[in-house]
Amino acid sequence: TFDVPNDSRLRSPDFLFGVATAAYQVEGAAREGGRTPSIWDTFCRQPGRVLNGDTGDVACEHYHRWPEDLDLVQDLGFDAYRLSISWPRVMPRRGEVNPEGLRFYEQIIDGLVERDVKPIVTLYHWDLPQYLDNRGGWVNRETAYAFAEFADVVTAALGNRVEAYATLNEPWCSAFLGYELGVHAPGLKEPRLAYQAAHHLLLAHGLALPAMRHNAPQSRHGLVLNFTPSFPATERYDDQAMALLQDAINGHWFLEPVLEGRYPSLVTRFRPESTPVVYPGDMDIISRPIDFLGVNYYTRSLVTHDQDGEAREVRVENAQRTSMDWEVYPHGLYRLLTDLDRQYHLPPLMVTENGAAVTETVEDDGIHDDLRCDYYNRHLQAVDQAIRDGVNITGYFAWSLLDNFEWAEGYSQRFGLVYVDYDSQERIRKRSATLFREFMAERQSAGAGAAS
Ligand code: GBH
Repeated sequence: TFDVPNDSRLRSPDFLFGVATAAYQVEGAAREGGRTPSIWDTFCRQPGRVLNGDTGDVACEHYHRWPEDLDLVQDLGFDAYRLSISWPRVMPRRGEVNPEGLRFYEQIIDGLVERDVKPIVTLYHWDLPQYLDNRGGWVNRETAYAFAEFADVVTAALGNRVEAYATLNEPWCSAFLGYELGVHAPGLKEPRLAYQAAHHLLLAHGLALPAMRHNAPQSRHGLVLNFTPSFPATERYDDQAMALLQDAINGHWFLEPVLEGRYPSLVTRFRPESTPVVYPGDMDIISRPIDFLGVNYYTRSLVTHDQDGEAREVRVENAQRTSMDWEVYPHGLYRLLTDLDRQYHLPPLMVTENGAAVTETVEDDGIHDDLRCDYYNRHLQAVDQAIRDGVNITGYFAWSLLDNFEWAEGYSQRFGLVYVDYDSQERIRKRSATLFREFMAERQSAGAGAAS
């Protein structure tokens, strides 16, 4: 089990422990049930974009195997399951709702409720309908309005059965990986477009909230951001300033408008060329109140200030790394949570993703993923410490339930607690899954004891 103290908030029955997936990464059935292509279907077909030419066409066949997968979540003892909705499955053409697509998600929500697992729904986890990209995607302001319509349709169908709705997953990735670095769909390399896309993503979030609250007044509504906190490579002033600027671009650029209704001055001052077109009233829409903030954390980055005043990533020697080559740095999660708490008036936080890729093999006596077990153990301790130091954290989600389509890395990187054999679609629990199961069982009996 995990080494978290007996009196830890993590062991209390009202702390939400869950596991997460996302539609394009697990569903497959890309051409079934009336679904039309998303930008990821298109991107995967462009040579050289995704490792080994992998696509999400089949993925984990979750579209057909979801009952077995929900059984797994239940058997592992998780309180909650975080999934995302495929927009082109629900709205295959602009303004058109596909009842079969909605029915798929209604079944999953009912299936979770029957299994006593709380559903957490992310509306947008990167799979923009291709028909919207044909009109400029997130660079077109219209996409924000289309998203609000989609959010209305989904929340009207799923309603209060969903414990919490997140509008967007990691809009930084959608904007910067998609429009500046070109490593995610739609694969553009236009820094200025990235900032405009980011603004429209934030606008989409804010525009969607009123209908979501109307349709699901008892659910909690929020959004999920990714943070890769930057640490200065040396004590030098230049490096410290660069770390602050990097954090401002990666994290505060999204959080400050949502919580305080403005873009961080550090970025507008040092990167003035990046300022997007903002209409009067946009910031009021973007800063509508949210009930929770989802924080995704995997690793930190170490930065230095190079000759041209640009950030340069420094590689830490002898650090423990996952197979994504990301440094294992639990203290970064503690620092992130406590720093955010100091800097903002935060709504309750949930760690909506945390996890590690490990390239393990199936052995006779099971799948040993010691690095992943150790990773979770140490990151849970970091969350526990942040709670002790006063940060209001109400949930924690492991990424991911299953090995799945890891975006530009295709199927080469495995993040699952449960191994997927992509030939047979067999699900095999790794040791990390067993570890979580033990911990969940312990919590349940501790909770029962406390109640009696
Ligand atoms: C999440 O993205 C996604 O929500 C999820 O779908 C995905 O499967 C999961 O993580 C695992 O990748 O790139 O070396 O500079 C996380 C994306 C990861 C982007 C860390 C920034 C910084 C390290 N973030 N990354 S590096």
